[in-house]
Amino acid sequence: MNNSFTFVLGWGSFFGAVGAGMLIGRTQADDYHKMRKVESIQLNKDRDIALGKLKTQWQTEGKIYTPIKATCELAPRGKPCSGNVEFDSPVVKGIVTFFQKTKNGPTAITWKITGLKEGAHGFHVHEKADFSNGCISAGPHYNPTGKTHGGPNDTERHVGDLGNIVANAEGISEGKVIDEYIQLHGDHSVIGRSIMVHADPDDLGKGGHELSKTTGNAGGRIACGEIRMDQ
Ligand SMILES: [Cu+2]
Repeated sequence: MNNSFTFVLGWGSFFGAVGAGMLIGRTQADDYHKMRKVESIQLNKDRDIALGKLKTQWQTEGKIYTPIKATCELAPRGKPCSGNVEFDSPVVKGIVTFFQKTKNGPTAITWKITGLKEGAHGFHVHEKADFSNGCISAGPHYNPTGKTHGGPNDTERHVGDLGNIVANAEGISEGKVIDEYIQLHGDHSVIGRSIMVHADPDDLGKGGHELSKTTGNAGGRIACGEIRMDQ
């Protein structure tokens, strides 16, 4: 206040009373903006401190705060598992997204896939994103720990075993799951691997078919795509 008074008095005596009146207004406005600037610096400081504290907390818990997002676009290039005949189906396509907030934490997976036959369809992460021979060249279910095929809620399952998606009468399947096994971080990251949609339901290893314990007998590979990290 002292400073602004001196300032007004000094310039006021130079410009006269009317000029001083205008300068008082300007000085008050300047003070106000100065104050707001100080406030916003303080706000930013508070936010930095809060973020810093959270970061320290995550690191203490052994989690590093590096959220990763990934997307998989499913290509309409389906082939049955035999790989011999082009699969005769409407064009199946869609988008699958992945989000893992913390290392070793769960991953949120959302999808919207269209062009499906009504009902359940096996839905997995497969080992490779090699589509040189359509979806057939994408390899088996991603299984880095050498487990038997199972369902998403089993402890004995492949990392890639996401069970089934279900399409409605319009051939659309849309949904979200949180999965503990699918990782975007670390050695078992699914980035660079593929998502696969099958023609038939995955029996989750319990169907008694000779393929139940490896593929869930989920039939042809009707759509697949690479899981790519978002920029
Ligand atoms: Cu599969």
